[in-house]
Amino acid sequence: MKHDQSSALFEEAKKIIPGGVNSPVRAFAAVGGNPPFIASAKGSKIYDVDGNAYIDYVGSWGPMILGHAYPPVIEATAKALEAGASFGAPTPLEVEMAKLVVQCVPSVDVVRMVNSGTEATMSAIRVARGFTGKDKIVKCEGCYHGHEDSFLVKAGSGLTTFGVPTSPGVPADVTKNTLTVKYNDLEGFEALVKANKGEIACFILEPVPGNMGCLEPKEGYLEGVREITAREGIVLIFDEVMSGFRVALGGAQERFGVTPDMTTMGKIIGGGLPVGAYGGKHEIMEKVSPVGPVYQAGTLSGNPLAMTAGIATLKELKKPGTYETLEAKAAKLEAGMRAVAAKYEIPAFFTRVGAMFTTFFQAGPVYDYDTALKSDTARFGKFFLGMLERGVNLAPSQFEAGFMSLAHSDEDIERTVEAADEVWATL
Ligand code: KE4
Repeated sequence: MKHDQSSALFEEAKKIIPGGVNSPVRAFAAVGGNPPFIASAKGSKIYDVDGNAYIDYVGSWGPMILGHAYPPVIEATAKALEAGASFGAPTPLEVEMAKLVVQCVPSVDVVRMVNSGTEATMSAIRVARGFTGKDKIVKCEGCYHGHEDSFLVKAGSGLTTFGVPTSPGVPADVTKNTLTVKYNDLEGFEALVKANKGEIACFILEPVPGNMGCLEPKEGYLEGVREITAREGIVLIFDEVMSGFRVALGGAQERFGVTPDMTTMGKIIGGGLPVGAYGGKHEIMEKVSPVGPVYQAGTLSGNPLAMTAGIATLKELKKPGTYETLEAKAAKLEAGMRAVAAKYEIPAFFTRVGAMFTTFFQAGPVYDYDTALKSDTARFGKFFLGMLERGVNLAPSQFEAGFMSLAHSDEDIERTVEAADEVWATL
């Protein structure tokens, strides 16, 4: 594949944008090589500026679950743009979006739109602190909740990819209130709660983590977390920015039948436009300004374009059979990849929850941050670059998830497996 134009653009970009990218994981620093600069996308494919086509399993890190440039989303959003991009005033679209979220997400009685997943999670913990009057929060090692100061402690995604899980620039005064536990470790959580009795405002976790690679909750883990937090008056926040509308229409809380007190959302509900949302029970969300005293605001929150793209996306996802179709496509890919791995002596451990998945380059099992970190990241880098050269675009880090869309065809999946067979032979 030729990459002349991407390479030239990357050199130019690196002079005026940190690392040449507007979000670190895009820089390929963890896997080597230069990132293709993308010109367009359609369905399951993305196309770079050198004319190369890739079967895409990043999907803009989750939002493009219908596939790229899905016609009903494009048509609706283009029409909305003609009516004006933003008014800074309430619109019927926000009411329609709120109704859809309340209808789909079990824990949400009331929802506030914001502009990113980070805004959603930072707002949610502020509300939890305001509701409980307590300062401490608990997060899981390896989970990523966006880049707000409180979360940059043993965080996953790009922080782990670049080996800086606890970021400089964050005052100790802030992170002293952030306690960490291992994902899938109920005993550890119980012990932490006991050691901080009455001082914890909330426990925020990805119910299905996607930021240390995709992990599956152990049997009874989410139920146990729910039981402990309910008993202790700790606000349970499911960060479903990634898993929401992905692993089920109602997210992990629907798939696993565990209802948190609050939920944070993003990605899919914007249909590819900037969006985030947080919501929960009436009594908690009544704390949010202007009804209550906890302040949170945003110039473009609920803007007509993101609402239109998000509403069009959710309407498609509500159609019968959607998640069965996603499940079947992702299961076909998993079966193909497992068959390839079985042909070679290379240790690989596969995880999948619905239409999000990861191939860990290690024997496994992988069930938390410590076990995920045992992966052979150098081998992952070789695998990643080999797949890219064969026209398959995966997330450029061992500590990220892959995403299946409704646009991926059987041929796309078969081609992906063929490419994996060729690459695995070189590892
Ligand atoms: P944003 O602020 O990036 O919209 O959302 C932050 C966030 C919050 N919670 C979860 C569970 C998330 O996965 C994310 C963002 N996910 C990453 C992918 N690992 C976004 C990609 C990136 O950082 O460029």
